[in-house]
Amino acid sequence: MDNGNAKHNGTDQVAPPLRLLIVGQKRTGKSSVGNTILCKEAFNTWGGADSAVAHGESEGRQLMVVDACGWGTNENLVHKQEKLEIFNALSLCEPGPHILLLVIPLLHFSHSEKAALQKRMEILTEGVWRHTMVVFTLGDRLRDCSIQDHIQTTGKDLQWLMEKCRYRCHVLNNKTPQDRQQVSGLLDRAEDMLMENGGWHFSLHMYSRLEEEWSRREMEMKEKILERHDGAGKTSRGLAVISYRNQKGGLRLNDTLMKLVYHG
Ligand SMILES: Nc1nc2c(ncn2[C@@H]2O[C@H](COP(=O)(O)OP(=O)(O)OP(=O)(O)O)[C@@H](O)[C@H]2O)c(=O)[nH]1
Ligand SMILES: [Mg+2]
Repeated sequence: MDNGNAKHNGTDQVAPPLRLLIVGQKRTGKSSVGNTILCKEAFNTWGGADSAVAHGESEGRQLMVVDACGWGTNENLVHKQEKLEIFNALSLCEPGPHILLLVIPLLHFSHSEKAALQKRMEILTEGVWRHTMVVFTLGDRLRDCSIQDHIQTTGKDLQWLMEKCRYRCHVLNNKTPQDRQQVSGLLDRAEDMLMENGGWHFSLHMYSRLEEEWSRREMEMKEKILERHDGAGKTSRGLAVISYRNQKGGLRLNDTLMKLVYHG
């Protein structure tokens, strides 16, 4: 598997491009983000377009950018078509995106927007958050306030999102694409993330296997605890471990388990 390291490898060979997948709700500025990064009109901004891919060089980096079709606002249901669109966008950046840029406009972030976003990201497994950076659009609205102030004052739903992304975020003003500093800042951040992830790109297949493996282990552990409980009356310590896990929810992607899946 290509570990996707987009940096130069010390030989004359050209390094593979950094693959960026832009996702988010409809009309949030996704295509504009792609255009600002690539410094050209690669994606149309009239709205309603299908997912599209564009290549280019920006700030000394070779890039492959996929602009995913935007998702809807329904917080309870992800339509089948929407799911297919997400898979289609993923397939456009085979073998997988290095970084997902999750586009959020610098406006109020409501609880229903959070719920709708969570439902779509769940399709990509918990592991997707390791590869996700928030890109705030409408950077021209920020004016006297810092992004930290905005996050602090916008409320707990945005804070939840920031925690999911480990506070990795970047602000873009798509009305000033000539400001290349904002783009090089974003690409630096993306490359740092890639390094933190050991050069690995996001793979839905790999993380799905990881989740299956984790559920299987959890079931096994529960069964063992129940067996012991039936046999010996009380195992309050073991049961406490399970309830702690359930409270925390989600996956613990520890390195041992990842190795097991990569090489297993
Ligand atoms: N002022 C301002 N407007 C922006 C910014 N980014 C995007 N817009 C505007 O927001 C509108 C939507 O932008 P798009 O890039 O088409 O958004 P999208 O998410 O690709 O939209 P869909 O493909 O329809 O889901 C356009 O009119 C853009 O000009 C920004 O940073 N500042
Ligand atoms: Mg668009």
